[in-house]
Amino acid sequence: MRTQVGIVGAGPAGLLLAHLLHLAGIESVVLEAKSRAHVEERIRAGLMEQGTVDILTESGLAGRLHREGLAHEGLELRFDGTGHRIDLKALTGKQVTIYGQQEVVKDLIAARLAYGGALHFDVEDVALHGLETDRPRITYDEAGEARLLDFYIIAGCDGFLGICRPAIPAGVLTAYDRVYPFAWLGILAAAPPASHELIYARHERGFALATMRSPKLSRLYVQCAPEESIDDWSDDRIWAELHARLARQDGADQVNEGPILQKGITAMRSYVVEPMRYGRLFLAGDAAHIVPPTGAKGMNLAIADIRVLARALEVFCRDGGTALLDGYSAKALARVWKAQRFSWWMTSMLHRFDGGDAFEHKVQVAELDYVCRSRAGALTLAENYVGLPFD
Ligand code: RFL
Ligand code: PHB
Repeated sequence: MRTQVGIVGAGPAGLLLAHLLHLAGIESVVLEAKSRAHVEERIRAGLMEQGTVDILTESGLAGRLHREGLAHEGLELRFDGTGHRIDLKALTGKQVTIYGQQEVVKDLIAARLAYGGALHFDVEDVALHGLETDRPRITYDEAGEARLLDFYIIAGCDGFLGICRPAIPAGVLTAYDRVYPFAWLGILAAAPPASHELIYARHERGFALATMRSPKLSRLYVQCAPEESIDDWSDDRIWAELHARLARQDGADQVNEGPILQKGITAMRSYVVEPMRYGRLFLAGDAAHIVPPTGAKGMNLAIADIRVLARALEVFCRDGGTALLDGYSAKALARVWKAQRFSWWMTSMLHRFDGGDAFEHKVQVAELDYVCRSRAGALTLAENYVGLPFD
């Protein structure tokens, strides 16, 4: 029997798509290369736009999110040792929520398993076939056995390093790519966050970000060189950089130390492929685009793609209508490019560029000062940060 939609990848994109399709009465199968424990423990994004929270709420997935998530009505930009608050709520009427991506993934997996939806972990050698036909197929290995499934549609939700995007023949996609000359070293520490709101700091030693996961857990990032190894960063060195970069002129210390529970280095890149479709394969989330994390847009964009794709698939599976599916890539990309622009702008404004001269430094500080002092400047940051409208 043919299942309607095959979904590759059980990240936020793939799992939410499976759930929205289930609510619409459409059957799907989710295939995930890693184990359940691995995807549930992978520490990544933490900041959700209001629209992301709304989608999860409307689809009945946000019980724990509303109990445990931390609502934020503002953020701080810190430069030249002084903090400036951007009042997101006053400027836009919206707020953002801190809730770990792995918690969203846990909630989505629990919901999927509760209604008995197909979700296969630890699958190997996933391969796509017949994408330009109306009977696309997926082959894979599960527990040493070769399997083959038939679908009407395949959703490529397998992240930046997945197999779906590379399964599209050469020459079909146009890729837009920018690699930044720095990376982020991120830690999770058992220490209460020193500030209730996020602090984005620009400092001559490099960028730093103070965020959190709960009232007892801090998540902290420092800009580092992309070729550096995590072994070059002792705990003492990490804390020393955080204290230096988040220091305030008035001497107030805004970093609480505690045992480091996890640490890792993430490269920074902007990347988009167009179109987000080939035949019966539709790409969504990191499989089609990635952003540097400075704007906190990656997971939010993945969820926004799924919102558009799920509606198009509902119409297609109900009566075969293809207009929304045909419009999916253009509609998703219009929003993707605005988030790309915002993420690039935040990254450029807040990081130290080695080799940058005194002129660049002055312009960066002038830009930050403008954003903090001009209502128009602050509003531009705020309306992008809380999330642009979907339509
Ligand atoms: P994911 O989460 O990468 O999920 C893809 C899934 O596909 C699986 N997979 C395969 N499965 C089967 N067969 C194969 N051949 C497969 N190959 C891969 C993978 O195992 C995985 O489970 O993609 P998705 O769903 O598109 O979600 C995207 C988000 O994960 C990503 O954009 C965010 O984490 C980015 N991001 C942030 N986004 C935000 O919205 N707000 C933030 O505050 C934020 N902070 C961040 C971030 C990403 C970071 N890192 C580590 C990249 C902070 C960091 C440090
Ligand atoms: C996070 O909480 O991990 C986080 C928040 C905001 C960002 C990036 C990461 O811009």
